[in-house]
Amino acid sequence: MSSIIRRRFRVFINSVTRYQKSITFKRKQQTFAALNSTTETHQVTNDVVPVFKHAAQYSDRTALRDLHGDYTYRGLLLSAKQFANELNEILGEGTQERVAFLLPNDASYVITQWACWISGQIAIPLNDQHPPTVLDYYIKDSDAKVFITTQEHLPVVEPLLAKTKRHLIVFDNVLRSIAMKVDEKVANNKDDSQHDFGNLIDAGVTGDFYNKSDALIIYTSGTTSKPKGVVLSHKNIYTQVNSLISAWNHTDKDIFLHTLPLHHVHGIINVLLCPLYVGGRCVILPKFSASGVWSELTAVNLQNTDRINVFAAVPTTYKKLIDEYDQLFTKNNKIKEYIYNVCSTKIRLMISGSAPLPKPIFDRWEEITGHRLLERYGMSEAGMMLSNPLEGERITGTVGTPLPGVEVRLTRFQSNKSEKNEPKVLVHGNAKSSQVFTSSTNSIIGDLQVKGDAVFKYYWNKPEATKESFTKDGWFKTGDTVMYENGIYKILGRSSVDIIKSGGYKISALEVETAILGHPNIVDCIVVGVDDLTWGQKVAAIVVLKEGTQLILSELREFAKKTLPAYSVPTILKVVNKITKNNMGKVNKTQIVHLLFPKETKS
Ligand code: MCA
Ligand code: AMP
Repeated sequence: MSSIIRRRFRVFINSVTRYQKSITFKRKQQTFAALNSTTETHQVTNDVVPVFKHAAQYSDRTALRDLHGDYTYRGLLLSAKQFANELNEILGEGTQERVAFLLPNDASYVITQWACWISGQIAIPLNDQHPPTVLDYYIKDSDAKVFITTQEHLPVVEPLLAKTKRHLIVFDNVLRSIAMKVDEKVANNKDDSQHDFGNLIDAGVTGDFYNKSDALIIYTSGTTSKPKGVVLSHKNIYTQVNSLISAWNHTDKDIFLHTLPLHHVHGIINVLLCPLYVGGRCVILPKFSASGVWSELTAVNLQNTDRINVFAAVPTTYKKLIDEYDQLFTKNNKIKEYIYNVCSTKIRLMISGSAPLPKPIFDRWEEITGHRLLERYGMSEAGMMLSNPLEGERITGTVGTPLPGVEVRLTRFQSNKSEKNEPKVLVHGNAKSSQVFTSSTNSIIGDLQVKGDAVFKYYWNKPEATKESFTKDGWFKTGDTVMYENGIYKILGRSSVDIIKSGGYKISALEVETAILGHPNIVDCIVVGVDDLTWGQKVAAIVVLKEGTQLILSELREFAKKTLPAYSVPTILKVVNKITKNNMGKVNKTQIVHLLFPKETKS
């Protein structure tokens, strides 16, 4: 047992007795939700209000806790405003230039994001799981004029920016201390008195700039070519956040635990911006670790006003937490009882999404914590679209109904697909109701399309891809096949086998194939997703080798890591003599998966 785990174990034992004396056992999470009900009403107006504009009103309340300490809303805003002045000097105010950043999951990220928006630029958050070639692609594709990072990433970033006109800024830690809570500033012996903060309420570009400008680019993989930059406007973000606040009843009392990467919508919108919009708090860990999350979920010495009460993650996270629990706690009934009691009574809401939540994970999590995970469905291009209810029955394997402000429809081609033949609309739904337009009384299966202010308008610099992804009448084609049954929606999977979801990350099989075909020993290959309870799918490479050569998984992984993000690197390697193709040169991947991986079926 590691010393951290031993320590935690002792803390649990000591606390169990005290805890059991004091607590009235409350199984139903609804009770807790009621206890937490808001005292302030969250205002939604037609004008887009960016997150930093809200911050001014929350003033000295704690907005964030990271590895370094606590930060107030006022502090974050002061700091971001100061940083925005620097960006204005380089780029001009409201010029909508792209500002890329590679920063840790802490206050430096939030300050930089807000600074981009106060300055009226487009933020592009990047991730350190991306190798230099991938970062280089993002920088060039977006034509980022400024790149912000920390000292630690300079050896990777500096060569990428050499001989370009792009500006490199190393995040200044003074900005962090400006944002910190006063007592922590004192503890760190920092003084912000030399900074002129001006009028906080005035932060940002004036006029109706935020009603019509862009805020964020998120890179996402598709079935063809390189990742595309999804451009989200301030209006998109505002709509998405408000939809979740209203559906899931987020309030200023909420304290979210953040363990997700911050270059995807799940981590940015659902878990960071939602609490910050509503005046709540976000406790942000530098990276997911099962022991770190268990410590936060069960924190024993914290007051209710300081302990986390909302947690959102991908199914892999919950599986990893279950594995840790099974390994450490399962033989000790007192600890098990303590964990169950504290999770079921102190935590208001636990959410899963980004990939299908397998029933065994849903069931085991309920056994351990008393929480029936709220599963929802979303996408980088549209934010969250469908969700199980906050109150009422959460049905495993389904994603509920449309979220507020989201309009969905299921369509299907009736005969052979041709240009003249428009798909028929089978179901049309919004948050209030769904209407069926077919005589079928059973389950209805179709391609999911979505509309609304939450939906992005375009892929960066890719007009063709943008055009193809929308119908003529303006619906975004999600590429997911969905079933509608008894008033609720269920995701059946991607329409394309070339999209793999692993650990919540979307991976293009074609991108991985292109990368590994560069290996000198590989003459042919296909990449497929193989079902796995922990990862959802694992990335498997099926390869044909050059005669007389060999290849083992570790060698392939080493090779692939040079050009692929860590999560896209294959974890399964199968060497075959031949990859069978039909007379069109196409491979039936589904058939090959069944043949080569017969046991790996989803539970
Ligand atoms: C990593 N490993 C893998 C995979 N990824 N093995 C198999 N399959 C994988 N996908 C290996 C690594 O190579 C490493 O091995 C070991 O597992 C640990 O990897 P690590 O990344 O450190 O794992 P972790 O820290 O435990 O992270 C698991 C995680 C993380 C917390 C589930 O993957 C994660 O945060 N995923 C969330 C992604 C996300 O936010 N998606 C949202 C996009 P070795 O040690 O040998 O190198 S979707 C979205 O935004 C839409 C809008 C939506 O609906 O939400
Ligand atoms: P991304 O493009 O990375 O934002 O991933 C979006 C995709 O994740 C969706 O198109 C779905 O295929 C998948 N997804 C998200 N949430 C769920 C869910 N709850 N169940 C099944 N698939 C999901």
